[in-house]
Amino acid sequence: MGLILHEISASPPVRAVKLCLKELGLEAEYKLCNLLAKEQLGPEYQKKNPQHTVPTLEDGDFIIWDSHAINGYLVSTYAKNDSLYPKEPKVRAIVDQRLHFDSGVLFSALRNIGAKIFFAGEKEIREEDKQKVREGLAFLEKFLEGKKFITGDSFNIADFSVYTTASCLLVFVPELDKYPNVAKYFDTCKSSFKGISTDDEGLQAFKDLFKKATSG
Ligand SMILES: N[C@@H](CCC(=O)N[C@@H](CS)C(=O)NCC(=O)O)C(=O)O
Repeated sequence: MGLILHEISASPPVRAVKLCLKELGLEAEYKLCNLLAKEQLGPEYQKKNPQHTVPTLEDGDFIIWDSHAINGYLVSTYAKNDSLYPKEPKVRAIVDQRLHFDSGVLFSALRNIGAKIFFAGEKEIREEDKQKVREGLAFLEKFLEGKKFITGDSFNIADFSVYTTASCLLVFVPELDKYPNVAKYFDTCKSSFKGISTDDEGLQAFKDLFKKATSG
């Protein structure tokens, strides 16, 4: 039985999983879960994922959600080597730290704004919410000092998460010129990830949603 990914293209965590699938050369059946139509709140979806988030992955009988957990699972199960999620404890600890930074700081700032703009009808981002984005990006700027990718010279699953979230944060707060390391990092990711063209479509879908939600 093949992999099934419940997804919507504009979602940054969905993009992170698609980048991982592409890098591993894995095929998956994509099943749209339209958040704007609240499809994630239906009983069938909640039976699979009571937290009702996308992405959710099905691998036969096994169901797992949260992009960070999904990508760790995919690499551990299907990769030919551990470069995307290194096994050496100290190296892995740093990758994990960046994954938690994405979840707890970057994505948290993004979800907070997304809830108000995409689902509560607010037309403008509040100043205090923009400030949270700037705080996250300032940390990222520091982490990237002297590094090509988020932990060093080669990329791993933390880059899939950080790149996809940060690229959307810069849509909410378009101040890339203030973060030169982040700007360089974006270029490096774009020229390195195998799945970047599909990923660009997801980012564009996010930009279109934001424009639609905040216009008029
Ligand atoms: N930490 C989760 C976050 C997932 C998440 O919050 N996804 C959003 C879309 S970007 C979602 O599904 N929102 C719908 C909901 O929470 O009901 C991950 O990395 O997968």
